[in-house]
Amino acid sequence: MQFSFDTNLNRIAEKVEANDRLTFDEGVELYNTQDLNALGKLADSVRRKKHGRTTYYNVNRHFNHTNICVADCKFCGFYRRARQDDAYTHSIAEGIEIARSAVAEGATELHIVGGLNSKLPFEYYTDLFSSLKREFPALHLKALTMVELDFFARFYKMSDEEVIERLKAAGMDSCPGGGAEIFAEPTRSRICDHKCDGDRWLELAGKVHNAGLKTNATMLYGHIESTEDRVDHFIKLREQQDKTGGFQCFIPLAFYPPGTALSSLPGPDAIDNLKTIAVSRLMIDNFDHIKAYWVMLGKATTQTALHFGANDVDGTITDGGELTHAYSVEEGGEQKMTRTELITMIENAGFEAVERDTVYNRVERATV
Ligand code: V47
Repeated sequence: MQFSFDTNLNRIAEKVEANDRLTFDEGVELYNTQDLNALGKLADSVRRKKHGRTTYYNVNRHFNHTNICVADCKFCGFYRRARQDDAYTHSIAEGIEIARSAVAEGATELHIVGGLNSKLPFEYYTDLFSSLKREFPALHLKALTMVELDFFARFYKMSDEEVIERLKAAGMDSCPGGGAEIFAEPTRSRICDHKCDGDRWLELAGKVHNAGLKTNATMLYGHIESTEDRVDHFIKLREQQDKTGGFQCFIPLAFYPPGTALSSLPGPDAIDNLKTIAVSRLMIDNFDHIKAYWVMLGKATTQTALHFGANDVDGTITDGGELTHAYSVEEGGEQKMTRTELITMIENAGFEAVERDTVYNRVERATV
């Protein structure tokens, strides 16, 4: 590939074509380019080499068991203190009813995350997972971030290995990618100083991988972080993946300011969203999947992101996800699409829609 507008990109393009790993400085250069089309074309070439025209989606539901949290993150509009009127914790019976309606709608995955709630015993989680598995053995439980696992180890005074093994034995099948935020200091401490640091997040991801479970990874961007912080984040994820290999998917999360302590910030624009998808595809060369999360990007940018390196759009997310509602950019906080709507969104962007389960096996259904 040859680019005449930003000729610096030609050197990077040669490396991408030769499957050579990009450096930190090259990551920053990619972000700084004004040639959005060239960046998109480069990222798309890698996406097409790995996945052709395939774009994955899944049928899932979010269950946020509690919004009570001790962490006080500046970017979060979801958490409440225990004494606030709208603080809640769902009972296990409520969790089962939410899962029941999800399964009835064809969900293959329940995405379970919540606040760091010091009022709950560890057995709440093991009972929740084992009860869900008893009722719905085929439903994949993608549950708990590295930040929650870190909190459990410290608060319930258990080793990391014991936390992971007990949750796995109860039914945890994999872990979502939340809580990664931005690894670089001092930025991380400025936005979330009450939760584990970046090294600890990565260490726990490695331990979950070593226990035989897959995890995802995210990056929260468009707040107070620098371009260098973002590229540092990509490189740290790439290094961890080299060591333990259990990351399936990277999901850049576009910061949504309303309702947060950082509400005066504008959040990222569409150009930044597309650049972040593309640069992550090029920098994190050992992750198979890059997800354009439609709830945060909006449907229009998600379709465009499929031409900028993304090959996954996540799911139907049939509501029940209070956290998702807190940052949905769609009108009225929309957080639900039918399978038909998702397929149409993907096909209208020029791709083949393929339903997957959480670990990227194809799902065949008799009817759409
Ligand atoms: O860790 C919180 C982010 C994450 C805001 O693994 C915000 O498949 C934007 O991790 N604006 C939770 N983002 C969501 C998450 C996720 C979502 C979808 C799929 C997967 C997966 C994981 O949401 C948090 C935080 O980084 N977040 N507040 C906000 N105001």
